[in-house]
This record gives sequence, C-alpha cells and structure tokens, in this order.
Amino acid sequence: MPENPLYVTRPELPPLEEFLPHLEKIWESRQLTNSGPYHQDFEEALARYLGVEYLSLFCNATIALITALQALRISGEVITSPYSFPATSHALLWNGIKPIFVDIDPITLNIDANRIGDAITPNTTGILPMHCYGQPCDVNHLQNIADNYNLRLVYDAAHAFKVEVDGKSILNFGDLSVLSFHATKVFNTFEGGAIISPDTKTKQRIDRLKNFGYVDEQTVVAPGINGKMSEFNAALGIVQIQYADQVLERRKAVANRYIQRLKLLKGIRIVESTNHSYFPILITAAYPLTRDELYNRFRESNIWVRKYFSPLLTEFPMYRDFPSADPKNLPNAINASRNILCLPLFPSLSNSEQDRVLKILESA
Ligand code: T4K
Repeated sequence: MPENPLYVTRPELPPLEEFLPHLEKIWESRQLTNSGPYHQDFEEALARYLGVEYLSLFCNATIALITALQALRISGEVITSPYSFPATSHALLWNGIKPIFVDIDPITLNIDANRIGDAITPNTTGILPMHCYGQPCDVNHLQNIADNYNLRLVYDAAHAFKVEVDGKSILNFGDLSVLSFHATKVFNTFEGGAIISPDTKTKQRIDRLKNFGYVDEQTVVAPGINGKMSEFNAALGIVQIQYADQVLERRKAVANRYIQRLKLLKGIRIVESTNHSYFPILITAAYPLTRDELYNRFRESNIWVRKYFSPLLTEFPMYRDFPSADPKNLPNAINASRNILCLPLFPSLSNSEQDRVLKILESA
C-alpha cells in the first residue's frame, strides 16, 4: 500500500478557535476590506516584529512587486536573476520593463554582483535581485553598484521573512523590499504580501498606488491598482504573528536534523537557507543518481519534492529569445536548475516522515 503523500510544505495555521472570534468580529462590523482595523493593527504589529519602520500590506507579493516598480517609476532595462519564481521577472514585463538576466553565484544561488557591471547599459534603471531561499544577497556590493550607476534597487524578499544581517532586518536594504505571505511561505496569511519602504513619503505613495491611486473620495493622483489585503487575511496575520518565533525555531530544528544526516552523504551539497524557508540540496556528480532519477524515486514513494527553480526563467517562451537569456551567459544558473531539489520542510514534519525522505537519499 502506498504511503501517505508527503509534500514539500504544509502551511502552518493557528488553532481554529483562536481565529473564530476575529471572524465573528468581522461579520458583525461588516468592515471586510479597505484599510479596516485589522489591516491597521496587523501592519503595525508586523513592522514591529520584523524590525522595520514603513510597511504596506498587500494581497500578494506579485502585485506588490508590480507596484514597487511603479512606485519608483522604473522603466527601460532592469538587471535580475534567471534563478527565481516567474513572479520576479513577470513583474518587470507587466511594467513594460525589459529584464536583463545575469548569472548567479554558485554558492548562494543569488545574483552574482560581480557580473552586474558588464550588463549595465545607458537604458539600465534598476536591479531586481532575489534573496534566494532567504539567503541574503551581497547587499553592500549591490548598494555600491546602485550608487555608482544611479540605479534603483528593489529586492524580491518573498523568501526572506525575518532574515537579519548583523542584527538588522534584510528588508531595510535597498530602495524597497517585497515579502510574500503565500500559503507555502514561512509566514502565511493564506495569500498576502508587503512592501517595505525607507520613509513615510514612499509608504504613502505605495499605499495610494495599492488603492487605485486614491487620496480621498474625490482625488485620484496615480494610475493605481487594487493591491489591498482584506480584513480576513489581516486578522489571520494578527494570530499567526504570535506563533512566528515558534515556527521559525521548529523549522530550524527540522533543518538541523536533515543537516546532521546529509552532511555524511557523498554527492549531496546542502544550500544554505538562513530562515530555513526551504531545504534545498544540489545533487553533484559524486552522487549515485542524477537529480531526475532521484526525483523519480521520491515520486514513486509518494514524496513530492520540488525543483525550485527549474526550468530557469530564461527557458520560458516570453524570455528565451532575449540576448541575456543565452545559456552561455548563465552557466551557474543552469547548473543549479539541473541539480536542485527542495526537500519537505515544515514545522509539523514528524521524525518518521523525515526519515522516509532521508531513507531514499541514503539508500541510493
Ligand atoms: N517571488 C518569489 C521569489 C517567489 O518564490 C514567489 C512565490 C513570489 C515572488 C510571488 O509570491 P506570491 O504572489 O505568491 O505571494 C509556490 C507558491 O504558489 C508561490 O507563492 C511560491 N513563490 C513558489 C516558490 O511556490 P507552486 O506552484 O510550487 O505551489 P503549489 O501549489 O504546487 O504548492 C506546493 C506544495 O505546497 C503543494 O504540493 C502542497 C503544498 N500546499 C500548497 C498550497 C497552495 C499546501 O499544502 N496548501 C496550499 O494551500 O508555487
């Protein structure tokens, strides 16, 4: 008899009885969205928890990315990583911006700051790096490049919930950072996201842009979008935040148990993930199976590991004809996408479930 399915993640939720009183309040008040009390409370509580000052909640990270680029009036060409989820580069296309793909660093799998200089042209206006698996980009080097060439720096921080560098939130680097609270993320509000701004003025512009550009009932100052988070999602966020430390601790314990066993295994390279948002491994030539053979073994055992991120963005039809999508320019990204596997990692993963995963890796 096949064993139960084991997925790459399982969303963390609070006890339902803790959420129900908030739902009753929403039902009674009939304030369902448009910056209601839950939205305001969650925005403040989350900013405090993350150690940032100016945070705008969104319905998801994709709309937040599109809005962040709008807020900074970015146009022309933007340098980005080919090793990401489609939302990163799609946000550029939705703004009529041309993505310029630059290869990644083979260790962190983040965009390689050393290669950015060669990709800058007179049309370049910004850089859109992604903190892959929550592992911080080389933020100081990237800021130097942005300053030297007068470029905007927007971080896709979808994976980087509660990541800090020298005690400072990673979200405070660059011009703007975008978080995701999708069901599959470390911290979820079913769907959700946020933009972190450096000052009140930028936050105000973003708050207007996510609400059609409204300033008041009679005044619309920008071609905004509907990017608002509902009261339902914000209320869930209020409850979820109380469990956030516990969730991060538990993820760390599960990740450490993998590390203890896998570090003894020849041919497996563990890719670091600061907040343990994923458990990515690279299957090297020294391992007895290829990545795809191993992937199939997992599937035969009803374990749904994932190839985040394969294919590369540059392999999709809307990008593959761009000169910067030429595989010759992207050897590290290609190598990572051919050999990556993300193993199941979530707080409620039991030791016996984790042993199912490890057994397959160890018995190859
Ligand atoms: N930038 C980056 C770098 C991102 O990685 C993402 C999203 C974004 C931007 C955009 O953020 P949002 O606009 O979504 O806020 C998933 C997520 O849908 C996506 O949010 C995430 N990145 C990406 C890395 O992973 P899929 O297509 O792999 O999801 P799916 O539905 O196959 O889910 C994976 C597994 O999780 C399932 O096998 C079972 C489990 N699961 C999933 C959902 C949705 C559940 O147990 N419950 C659920 O509700 O993209």
